[in-house]
Amino acid sequence: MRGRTCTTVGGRRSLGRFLGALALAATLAACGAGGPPAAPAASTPAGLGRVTTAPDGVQQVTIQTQDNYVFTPKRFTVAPGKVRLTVVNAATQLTHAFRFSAGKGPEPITAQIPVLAPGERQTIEFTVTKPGDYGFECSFHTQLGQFGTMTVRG
Ligand SMILES: [Cu+2]
Repeated sequence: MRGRTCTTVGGRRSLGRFLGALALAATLAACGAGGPPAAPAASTPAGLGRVTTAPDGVQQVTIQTQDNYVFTPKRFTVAPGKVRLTVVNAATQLTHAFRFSAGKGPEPITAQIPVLAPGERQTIEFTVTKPGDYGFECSFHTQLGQFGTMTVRG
């Protein structure tokens, strides 16, 4: 079931990380010295939160959650249209979840991940039309402040 999916996608994730590292290295080389220091790399591994276009034309983005009750990154921005969101639970201990917070956005988004076990990843798809900020949360850990925001900007 879920475990098997996880193993398969795990390989892809490694490749993505490798390509992401290459892209980052290229960017750093191109920028050279003198620019302002970038955001700490440790808090946002390469590729996470960055929107790319899938082969079928759908915008896609991946975020992660760990054993520390935060989403990495906490904020990401998409364009109006269809969104394919993958949430990776890189935790070894904690089970997380993902849903858009009721009443915290211009329009409701019902797509959600009710349970995301440690080591699992799941992907949801939904369509957004109205620009603005959409709050999301881990339903298990709202009291610990596990929230984030998806911005839709045309
Ligand atoms: Cu959680």
